[in-house]
Amino acid sequence: MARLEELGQVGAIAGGGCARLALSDADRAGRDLVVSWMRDLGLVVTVDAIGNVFGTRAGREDRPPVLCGSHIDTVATGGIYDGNLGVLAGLEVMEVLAEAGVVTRRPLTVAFFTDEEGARFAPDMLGSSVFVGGMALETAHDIVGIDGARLGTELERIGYLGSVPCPGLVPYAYVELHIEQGPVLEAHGDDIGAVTGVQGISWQEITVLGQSNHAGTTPIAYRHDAGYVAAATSVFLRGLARELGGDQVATVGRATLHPDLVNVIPGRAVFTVDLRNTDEAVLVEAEARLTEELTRLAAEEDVSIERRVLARFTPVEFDQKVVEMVEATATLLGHRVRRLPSGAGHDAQMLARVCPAGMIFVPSAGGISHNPAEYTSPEALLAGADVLLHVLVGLAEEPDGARQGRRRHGTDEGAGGVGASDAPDETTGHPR
Ligand code: HGY
Ligand code: MN
Ligand code: MN
Repeated sequence: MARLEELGQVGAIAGGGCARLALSDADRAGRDLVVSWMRDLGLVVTVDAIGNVFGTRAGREDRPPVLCGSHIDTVATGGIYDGNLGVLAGLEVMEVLAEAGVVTRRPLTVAFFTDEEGARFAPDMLGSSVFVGGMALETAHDIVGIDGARLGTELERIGYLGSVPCPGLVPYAYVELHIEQGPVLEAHGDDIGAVTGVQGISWQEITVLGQSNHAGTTPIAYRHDAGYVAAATSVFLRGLARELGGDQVATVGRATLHPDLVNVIPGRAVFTVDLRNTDEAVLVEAEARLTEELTRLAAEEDVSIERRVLARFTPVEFDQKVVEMVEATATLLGHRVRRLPSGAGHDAQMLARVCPAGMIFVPSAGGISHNPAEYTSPEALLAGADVLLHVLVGLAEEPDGARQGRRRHGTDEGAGGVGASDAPDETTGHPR
């Protein structure tokens, strides 16, 4: 709890939240603080070539570690729990085991992954994607952020361009504790979520090129109003989400007009669209309907439209045995547990490409997140950390052969991943 509060002070903003956009000075300060805690706990700290940081506690045997963690970068209006909880609970697990004099069979590693949010440098889950071979390192280093900065340059500037190669060693398994960031657990009075998977994500940046003109003298019929097209698209997307129903959501999160003046018809509009659904077929339909609408609006207003994919991930199912372990452990510890998919993206969806992965959710008060008002009660935080402790130890003590063969390195859909590489040797974790 003390670490959550202290980390929450790094990049603190009004309203009790924090702003630590990936690879910013605030992110560096947060990284330095968590690394100092890793070292205080006697963990072996390593940094890879995309800035992912790992703290490892040796096991009785030299085997691929059981990995836990999350992210400590935040959105610009973040709370103090999103991502941070999973990393700091991982530190707590290490501390509790040390105090209890327990050394697990497999090593335990806690990680924080670079740029999970994707808010400054898209796509999201960037560091974990590079870690599993879902995106080439060079591609990631050359990504330009919303502020024009180059990712690799920023990584070097903050001193976290590490030497450990990517893709990294394949863990035995991965478990991530995270706040739900939605209303489901609280609405049902449940304490723990046994997360079944993550919904599909489609991010794109849309640029509308019309014609600036005088707001007073230009009759409507003569306008090529980029701002109108952006606004009409946003209204269309709300109707589309309602029409498709189910888990379909749609968000226009960023929008800028040029020249952004009260008496000038915007000649240019740049905005983002975030579409998500647990059902890939419906997500594809939503993308197609958006394309149709943009084509119609471009003809109606006589403007041109350019589009850039920022992120595209298909829905992910977590490892059934890990989901069952979370569910059984929560029940054993006396908590009310519910299975549910994640509406938010998480690093676990990338780790799921290479090893058995799963997540533990704890409730978000009012379902609020990506907002300084984000809150989870101390009782819920404790319950989540306790379930994490027991699931991690259970995985670390599993006998050989308890898990089917692990997957090969995964590659991203549409983000130019690297080729798959052989699954590593079961005992050493090193490539064959
Ligand atoms: O966008 C997301 O779902 C996550 O917060 N990166
Ligand atoms: Mn998160
Ligand atoms: Mn987030």
